Amino acid sequence: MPDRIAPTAFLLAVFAALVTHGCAKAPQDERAHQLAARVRTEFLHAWNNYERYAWGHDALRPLSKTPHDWYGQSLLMTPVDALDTLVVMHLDAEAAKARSLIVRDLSFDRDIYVKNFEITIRLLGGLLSGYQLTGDKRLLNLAEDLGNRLLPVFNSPTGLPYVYVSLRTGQTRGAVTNPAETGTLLLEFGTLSKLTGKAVFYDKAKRALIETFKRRSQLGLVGQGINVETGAWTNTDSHISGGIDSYYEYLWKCWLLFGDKDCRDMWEASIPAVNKYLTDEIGGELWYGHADMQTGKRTETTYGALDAFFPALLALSGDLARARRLQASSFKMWNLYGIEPEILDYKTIHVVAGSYHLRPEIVESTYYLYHYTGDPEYRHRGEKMFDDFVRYCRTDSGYAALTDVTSKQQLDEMESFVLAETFKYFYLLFAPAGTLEFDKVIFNTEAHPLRRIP
Ligand code: DMJ
Repeated sequence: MPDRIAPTAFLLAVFAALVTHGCAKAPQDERAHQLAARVRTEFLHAWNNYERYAWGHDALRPLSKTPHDWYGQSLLMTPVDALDTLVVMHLDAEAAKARSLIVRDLSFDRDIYVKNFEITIRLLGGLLSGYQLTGDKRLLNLAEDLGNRLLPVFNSPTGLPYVYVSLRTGQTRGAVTNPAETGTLLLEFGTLSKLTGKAVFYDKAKRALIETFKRRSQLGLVGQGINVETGAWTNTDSHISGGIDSYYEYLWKCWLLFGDKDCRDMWEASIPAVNKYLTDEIGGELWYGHADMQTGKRTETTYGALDAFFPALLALSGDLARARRLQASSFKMWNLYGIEPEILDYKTIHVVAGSYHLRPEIVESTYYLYHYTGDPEYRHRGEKMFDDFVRYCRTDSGYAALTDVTSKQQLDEMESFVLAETFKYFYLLFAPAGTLEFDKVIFNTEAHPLRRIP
């Protein structure tokens, strides 16, 4: 019977066709699909409560259900930080409403001193990715206005940025800063430069990165404190934690986003020293601690929630072996109390700082490692972390940080990065691969995806 197919073969053919056309999902895909939907629902819970209790303000305080503005007047931190997450999750009505609020109410003509680093990564980054995702030119106009108002920070004798700038007068303050604050600007200022055609943004931010790099020690390490007027180090403690972390991140990512070979060269001249002097092998586990930048001597055996971004960066730069091992240590840290502490002494396994600020870094690294390895274990770990995150941090009006991971006592704080980063990385970990084309974007340090500009 040449033109009849046997029933079993027919069924197999139907099944194969369904799989090929995506109509039948493998059980693990189905699970991931459910988890992505759950993350989206929980994100909406946080967003809806921001809308209900703090609309138009910088942030929601999730226990007192009150708004909070960083500088006494709002710069719309949460809506700007959350806009691209709303877009990525296809929450179209909410994204449209947030965008209307931003273009109607956001003004940078304000008599306030703002922190250049935070405003750059959250607002400049959020406006630029929002513009690239929606094509709304008004977001780019806001970004350009903000960029112009931030530029005076670079008017120091060294070109390293001051910490604070007055958005209205351009006066600056704060001469003692750190590599994260001097070196985490080029993705945003560089993108602004490409989009506006104004070289000044790229040049000033790149110089700040180079001036930081130039002051590395003979060992190749940077310290934790630097004076922008003298260029001298004020604190020689070296690590990958808060205050230095995203300086390394931007060396590599600026090479990827802009193809800037100077950035690649600076990364290549820096990362061997980080791997040589900051790593500890303890009972077969890999950890990164602290060392003096001049002598290389161990100063602290601490690692924490902020350090947990590093596996993502290792994976992105091709070092999957170290990335996997360090991520295993991060999971160990998380599982000690079912939520990671801010700082852990990895030698004694004692908590040094017990708070949990709903930070994204460990989730970010889980997402990168899943992307590069396809190992389902990373999704399993991500599911466990999301369960813990919901169990301990959900409130009836949003998500709350914890004062202490041992007692799980909640704190009246929900930073804008929870909506920009933590939920976004959880979602992307479970969402289908095409949700955001990983290879076409570079995430800034606040998880704002920036696209390459030809
Ligand atoms: C965010 O603002 C950024 O990820 C920054 O680089 C480090 N800290 C927070 C999140 O923990």
